[in-house]
Amino acid sequence: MRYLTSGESHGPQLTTIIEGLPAGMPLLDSDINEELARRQKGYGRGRRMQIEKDTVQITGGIRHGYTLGSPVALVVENNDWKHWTKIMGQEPLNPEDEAEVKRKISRPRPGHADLNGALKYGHRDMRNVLERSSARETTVRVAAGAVAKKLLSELGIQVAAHVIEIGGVASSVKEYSSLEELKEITEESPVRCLDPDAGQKMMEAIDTAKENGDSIGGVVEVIVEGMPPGVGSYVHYDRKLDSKLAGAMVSINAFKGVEFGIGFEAARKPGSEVHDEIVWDPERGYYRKTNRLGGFEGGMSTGMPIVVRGVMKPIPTLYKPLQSVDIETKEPFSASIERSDSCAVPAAAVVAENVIAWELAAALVDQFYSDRFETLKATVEEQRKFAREF
Ligand code: EPS
Repeated sequence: MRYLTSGESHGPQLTTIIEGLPAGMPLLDSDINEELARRQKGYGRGRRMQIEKDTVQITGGIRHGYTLGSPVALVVENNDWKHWTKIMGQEPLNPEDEAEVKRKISRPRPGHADLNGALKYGHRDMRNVLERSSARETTVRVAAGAVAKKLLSELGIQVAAHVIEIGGVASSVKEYSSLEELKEITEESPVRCLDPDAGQKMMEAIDTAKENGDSIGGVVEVIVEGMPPGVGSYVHYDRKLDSKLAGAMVSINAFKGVEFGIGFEAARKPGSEVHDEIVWDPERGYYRKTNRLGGFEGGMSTGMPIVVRGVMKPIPTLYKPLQSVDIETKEPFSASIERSDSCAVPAAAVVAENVIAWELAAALVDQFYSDRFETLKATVEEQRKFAREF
């Protein structure tokens, strides 16, 4: 399975086309809209989220609530487009609009794609870069992920995410009785945190950052339950499933690092405190007494919960300026005021959940391929039974 996305932050719409879904999978626009709404929430977002109300139009690949096997096309309109029709218009510029519209962005923001993107494509107006490098694009990545989540949930696989750290404030609640409980609690938290006290302090840290014209980052954790064992590969470097999840996580705007299970702690512990002992019982089949490796051994799922964390740096669009260079004058400057989020970690948790769901669904479709969804479902169930009895 694969998908492409298209669209600029202040252009008319965002689009994704998904190829490779089996036919006969149930899918409603409400499955996607629910995820889009979750992504828009979160303490620390800027004014843009008050303008948008992201809803999907399914424009291909679905009939009467089921996939047809043909590409699924999804469109989300940008409400803000109406304020940008001249600046972001597709038609050549009218001479009378030139003065108003041709104001070039020539001041790259440190930490953003502005300068590198300009050097790559030769854009002297860096709007041509920032419009596409904007995290607005994650809207349709979430739309594609929502389709993947639907596929996973039909196969009995649940995905959830929560925020475990913002601006140096860490959640101290590590336990939850079920993924359902985790979802219920974090859905009610403005920062998607399981720990209400830490959540409060996270909001205070966001307020302080905002007052200072600054931004803060954090850490999100995605948990997946129900993956059958043996998905991925130990024989092909490019089919290792953990590497695909790592790549997906770092592909989210502003994400800089990934950990599985105990993560970087593994470097500081002996092997006897890192590896998970293997046991078997007739109900569960093979499982691990602990899950320090976060659901992966040898590039394949173990059948234990997948636990993957991603670290998001603070957003680089700051009210408090950092030094940079104007590419027209080559003069240093340090004043840049843009509308921005002071923290997007809670929204990024939803993005992480959905991009991880995509990779898992794609790996399952790849490994247990069937043109028909019913057969895919039966094959995945057969793999679970096979593994239990092996
Ligand atoms: C973003 C800048 C802001 C955010 C945007 C990401 O947009 P604007 O430039 O319109 O103020 O609101 O995020 C979204 C629009 C979104 O849907 O998440 C950036 O520069 O990355």
